Amino acid sequence: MPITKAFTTEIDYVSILDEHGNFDAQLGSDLISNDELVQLYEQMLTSRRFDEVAFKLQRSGRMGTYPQNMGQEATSLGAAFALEPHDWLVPCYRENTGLFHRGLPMEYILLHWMGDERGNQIPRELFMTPLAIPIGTQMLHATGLAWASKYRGESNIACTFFGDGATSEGDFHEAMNFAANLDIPVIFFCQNNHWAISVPGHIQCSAPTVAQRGVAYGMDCVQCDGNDIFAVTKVVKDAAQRARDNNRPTFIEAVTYRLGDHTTADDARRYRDEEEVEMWKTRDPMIRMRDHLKSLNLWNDSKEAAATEKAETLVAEAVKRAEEIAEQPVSEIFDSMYNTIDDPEMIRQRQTMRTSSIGQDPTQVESTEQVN
Ligand SMILES: Cc1ncc(C[n+]2csc(CCOP(=O)(O)OP(=O)(O)O)c2C)c(N)n1
Ligand SMILES: [Mg+2]
Repeated sequence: MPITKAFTTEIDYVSILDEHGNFDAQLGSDLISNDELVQLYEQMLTSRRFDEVAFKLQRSGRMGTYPQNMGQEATSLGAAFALEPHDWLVPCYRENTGLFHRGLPMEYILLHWMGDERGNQIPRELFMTPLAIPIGTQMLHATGLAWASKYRGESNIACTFFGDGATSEGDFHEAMNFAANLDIPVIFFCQNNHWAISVPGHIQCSAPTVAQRGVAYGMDCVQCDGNDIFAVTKVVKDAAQRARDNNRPTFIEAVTYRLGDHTTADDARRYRDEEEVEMWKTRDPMIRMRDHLKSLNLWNDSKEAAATEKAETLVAEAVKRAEEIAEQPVSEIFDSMYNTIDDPEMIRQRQTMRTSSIGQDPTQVESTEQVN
């Protein structure tokens, strides 16, 4: 018998507005209105400003650590824009722009990185989960949320964000397998920013695209230019349609680049070539968007100056709210974890913040306030 093909496939690459300003009018015409485009650009400006300020807060000892989002604004923003307000956003930690678009007050992200648990208590009506720092765990949560929604006959789907490095985690493969085989309306949105801290993409993935990892699960897969908000909007809208109409998941690989260090605890100059960074700066999603707005006569230098000033004010106000929030008692650790505390041992621990099992004095009372 001759050898035949058991399976062949191709992965689409979607680009609508490239870094040279070329715009595919056929694909891009009805995706984003002019007014929306201006708003989205202003949101990018605000998020970029937030990034700068958060970085300085860390450097001046006012915040623990911070991962800059710079260069990746179009990914989460395009996705949040393309989805419905009740669709779940299930982020990792580089999606500020999309979360702010959905309505998350900026101080929540500041509080999170300041180590204040209140930054994770996301208002229910925003349909988003807190930042996930353990790599990959959130993809399982997104699959569960979307499964619950399908089970209850609700119309909301879930979209989860993660990096290229996260696709090497077991959780990623379990979530993908589960979602594909149980027909779960979830979008897996990979932000391939070429690095997982100091590990380059080609070490994480030997295949030519990360997108094709989803093919193994029988899932629709697509790659797009992640610095092109039009391309991101289109692939997410298509994926959302597929999820809503047929409960089918989609795997999206958005190709982008992390212009900053991994976090404030990193120095990327130790492992990245400067030329690579310089080349990606020319593909900055904000420059592309601004030039496009100017070409449509929707933007000029005075609008840029006014929007920059507004962004500075908004961020300064958020910093003020985060830094002026009333301090919490240490016993809050118990209160945010348990609905009620009626076990005498727990009451004692809450009062003393000690466990007798490690030999500390249980009578040493740290908190003088009343226990529930
Ligand atoms: C389970 C787990 N392992 C290791 C880490 C340490 N860690 C933090 S970020 C990171 C790299 C993630 O890379 P990628 O998924 O590409 O996301 P990016 O930061 O590039 O957006 C690692 C290994 C972690 N947070 N969680
Ligand atoms: Mg990465």
